[in-house]
Amino acid sequence: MASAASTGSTPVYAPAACNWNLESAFFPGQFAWGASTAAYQIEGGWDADGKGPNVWDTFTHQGGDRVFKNQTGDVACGSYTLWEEDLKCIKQLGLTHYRFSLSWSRLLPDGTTGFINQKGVDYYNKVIDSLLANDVTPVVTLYHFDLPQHLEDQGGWKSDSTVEAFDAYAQFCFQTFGDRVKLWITINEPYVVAVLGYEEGTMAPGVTEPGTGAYLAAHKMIKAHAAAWHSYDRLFRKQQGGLVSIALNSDWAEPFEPNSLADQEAAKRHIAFCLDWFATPIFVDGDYPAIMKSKISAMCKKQGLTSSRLPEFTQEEKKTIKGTADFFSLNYYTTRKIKHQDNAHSQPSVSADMEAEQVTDPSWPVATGSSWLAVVPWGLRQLLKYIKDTYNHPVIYITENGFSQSDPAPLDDTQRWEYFRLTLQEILKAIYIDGVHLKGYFVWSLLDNFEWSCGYSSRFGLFHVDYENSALPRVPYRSAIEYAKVIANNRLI
Ligand code: PNW
Repeated sequence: MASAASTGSTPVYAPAACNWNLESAFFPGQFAWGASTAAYQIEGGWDADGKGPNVWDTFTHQGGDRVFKNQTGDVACGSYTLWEEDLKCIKQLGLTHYRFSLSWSRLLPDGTTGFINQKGVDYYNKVIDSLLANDVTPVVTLYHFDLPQHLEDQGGWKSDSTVEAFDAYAQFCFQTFGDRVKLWITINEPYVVAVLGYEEGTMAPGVTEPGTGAYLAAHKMIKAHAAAWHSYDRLFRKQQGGLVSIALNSDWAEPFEPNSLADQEAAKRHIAFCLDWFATPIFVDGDYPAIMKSKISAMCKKQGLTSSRLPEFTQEEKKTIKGTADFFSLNYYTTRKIKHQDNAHSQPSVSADMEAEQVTDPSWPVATGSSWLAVVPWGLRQLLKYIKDTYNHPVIYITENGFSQSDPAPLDDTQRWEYFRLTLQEILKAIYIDGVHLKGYFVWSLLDNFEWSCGYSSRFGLFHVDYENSALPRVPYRSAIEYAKVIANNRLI
């Protein structure tokens, strides 16, 4: 029998105390059940049909052991030629939504609208049209880590020319695909691009400028996002009626010593320097979190600098940035325990500025394919509640969540499905007990794929991909079969 919550488009928030079994509750009506991928991680065809190079092509081709076994995304899952196989997986799961990213340099080989690669346009038209023909709603990310190399050569995310190029690219995509795409993500995880790409250099473009590179890159990405949102608002929203946001990743953070004020403050800073760094300007007031500004400025003074390493937005820019997201797009993977750390004398870096040390609770299981991924489903509920309370109760989509297996990965991934099940239970609590306005959940990822610096050694897919076989066959893990049941029933069990 369907509960009230399963019918109609408005979820009914059941009181926590009533005699009602949460674990067998229906998800809200119209709940978006999705899976996510990204162009560089699945498409292959790195130089096919006029595609231009991007920073990940360059980074992987340079070798240097920055990627497991110097693997590349040259072939990956072959989705550029095997799209129909991906569609079969999507249909087998019964997804209502599929999130994928456009390869910027497949559409615009040098990153600018000076030249448009029609073959790229044709490919994404085929993907979008066949999703819609199968009643699957496309959710499209414009940029998921794969900046066109030509733009990187002009300074990449440290340069204003990339902000302008991104806005022009976004307008091109809205114009070309926006008649059919109604859910847009401008940038995937600006935190990861900034810190791993422009400070630590472990991801493309491999820039190592600790203490400055990440802040500068983040600053430009926030401006680029805001410019694209305004372009949509001004030129396309009325006609196309879609929504635009930015996908923000964050851990949940708990104080290492719950009663230590210093650790409590450090845990807050861990979230401030990751989620709030982007969410405060975009969702609240156009400016960085006060704690970030004061911490970084204090560190800079100690380092003898005359101005802060954190750039400032002008009043005009603040006005432009504030309010530029139509929903909250959250990527959640893990939780950390945080200790206060005194960094007065260390070299400048984002993590030194934060003065917070991460500790993983040894009692938490770790996903076998990613040493950083401690499995903490309840952390997601805490983070959702934090977002509700901090960002004025927004509509939230979890646009990524998943658990990797190491290679070789068993098709019977019972343990991994248990992690998904526990996570979905926490989501039900968030919706029905905490009243979080959660409208969808997307598994990372539809397929095993190129997991950045881990190459193909880390398998996040609902479908196994056999890279040894040139047909790149996709085979469902048990998690895929179980997820399909949840989607079909709109409830667990
Ligand atoms: C996300 N880290 O990125 C990305 O959006 C996906 O492309 C990726 O495959 C997925 O998470 C799984 O890793 C991350 O180093 C990249 O902590 C790096 C980290 C976390 C997330």
